Amino acid sequence: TSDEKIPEPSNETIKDNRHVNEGQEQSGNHPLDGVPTLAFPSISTADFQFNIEKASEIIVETVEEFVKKIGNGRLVLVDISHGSKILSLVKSKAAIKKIDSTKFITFVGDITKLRSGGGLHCNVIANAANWRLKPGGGGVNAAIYDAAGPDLDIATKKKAGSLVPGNAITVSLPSTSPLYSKQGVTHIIHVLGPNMNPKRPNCLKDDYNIGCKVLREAYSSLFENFASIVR
Ligand code: AR6
Repeated sequence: TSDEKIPEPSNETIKDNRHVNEGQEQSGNHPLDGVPTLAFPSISTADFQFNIEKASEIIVETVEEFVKKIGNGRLVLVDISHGSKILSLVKSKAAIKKIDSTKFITFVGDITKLRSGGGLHCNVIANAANWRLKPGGGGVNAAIYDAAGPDLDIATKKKAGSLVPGNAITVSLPSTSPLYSKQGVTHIIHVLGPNMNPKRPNCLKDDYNIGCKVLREAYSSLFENFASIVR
């Protein structure tokens, strides 16, 4: 299963991440504290095998557009992996475009442990979901359902039974969920990105005309959902 590709962060990893994140995670008085913040993973670029270079372009463009519009809200692109190619690509492209770093940052860490493990409070987190909105399966989906407990599946099923590629839905987490009580996460936004993996449903078979369009729609829909929570 794809569980194997995600190592549990050891204490050592967390220490290392502090270095990578350049003190952005100082516990207690992080610059993002108190500001509505969306943490999101790179949609489709691991299990769904979407090209990382193309994805980084789309992330930076959709972030740039959204950041101009939001008043009070920030975005954090998160990846658990230390040598994350997608994070470094996005980081350098965002710097070239001079995207406001008080509104957008990249962060190395487990998206389900941002407050306890990284001192970064994100009240909303995005999930790279599957079309049936099923728990488990691996990747960030498995990690989020695991951390949230059964509350997330119950709340999700009340909202929708499936998701179309390029779409996102918001689910409020009950305060009984450990992700709420331990990490301060009040909402999960499920996003379904384009799939390029022949072993997964609705594979686009390397059609990047459609793939790029769908990934763009996925991020626009994600950021719109976040804006609706903030408003
Ligand atoms: N914290 C932060 N980032 C993570 C974590 C984590 N705990 N786990 C993975 N990532 P993926 P996809 C990063 O495969 O490509 C699932 O089985 C990872 O390094 O989760 O959209 C679903 O059920 C990568 O950068 O999502 C779907 O079937 C990013 O999250 C399918 O995978 C997305 O990787 C979706 O595939």
